Amino acid sequence: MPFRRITIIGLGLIGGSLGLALRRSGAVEEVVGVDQSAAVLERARERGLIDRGTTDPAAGVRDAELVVAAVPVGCFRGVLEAARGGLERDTVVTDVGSVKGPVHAEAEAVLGADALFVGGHPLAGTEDSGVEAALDRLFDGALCILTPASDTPARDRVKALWELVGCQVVTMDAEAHDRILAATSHLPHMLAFSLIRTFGELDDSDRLAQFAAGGFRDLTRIAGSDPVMWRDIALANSGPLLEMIDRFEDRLSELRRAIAAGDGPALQAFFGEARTLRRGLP
Ligand code: TYR
Repeated sequence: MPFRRITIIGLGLIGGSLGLALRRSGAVEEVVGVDQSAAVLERARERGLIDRGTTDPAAGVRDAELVVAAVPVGCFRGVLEAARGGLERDTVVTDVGSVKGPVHAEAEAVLGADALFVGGHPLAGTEDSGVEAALDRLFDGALCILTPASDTPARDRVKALWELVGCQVVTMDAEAHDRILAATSHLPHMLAFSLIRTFGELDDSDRLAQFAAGGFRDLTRIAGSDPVMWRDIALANSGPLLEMIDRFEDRLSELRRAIAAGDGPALQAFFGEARTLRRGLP
């Protein structure tokens, strides 16, 4: 078997889906789940996401070949501290967080600079969260980013894990990752949250909700995402995210000026360039 024992800490949408896909692969002898909720562990067992579970992180990671922390970025450090007693020197540890720079710093602070930590980020998910939201084909064909870019045996093990569940793996430095994700994921989520709040503050938004059409629904789907997860991402990636928010404000101001000035050619040029960019997406 390619893997003997893999422990997943946190059985939400991502951890649960990973467990399901690993068990389905038949390439892992045992998938152990760790969660702070005994009820979640029970459901995870019922749904076949894990072979066995425990609420004790140190006990859960004992004898694991690979440990995957699938918790909100703000919980990562605490979870590592709780698991540390059960980790061996040769246990490979990885995560799934949307921000990588701070996670690397925390892994080094808790586990030491020579620990086998590899940052991971599968670009997969839905706006739903929790163990009930886990899907068995969530990672099929998805991209998974590993950090850092340097080649190590530990990174090869984590690469093998994600390839096993159908991901295409790419590697880059944490700093490059955090800037890219600020633009492609974190800013869009901030916009979705703000857009629906703008609508919600209208006096008659309840009555108007029935008229929320396709564009509004497309743009705000991700506003249904987990508030704790997004609080942690916004705080952990504040530098790159603030830069993207400033850039977006510039574009929105440009649009506002053209509308206020009744400048049709400027609006048409703005929208035309946007259409070219959108249609050019791979
Ligand atoms: N939740 C997002 C969606 O529904 C996907 C996502 C993927 C979000 C990775 C964050 C993340 O780090 O489209």
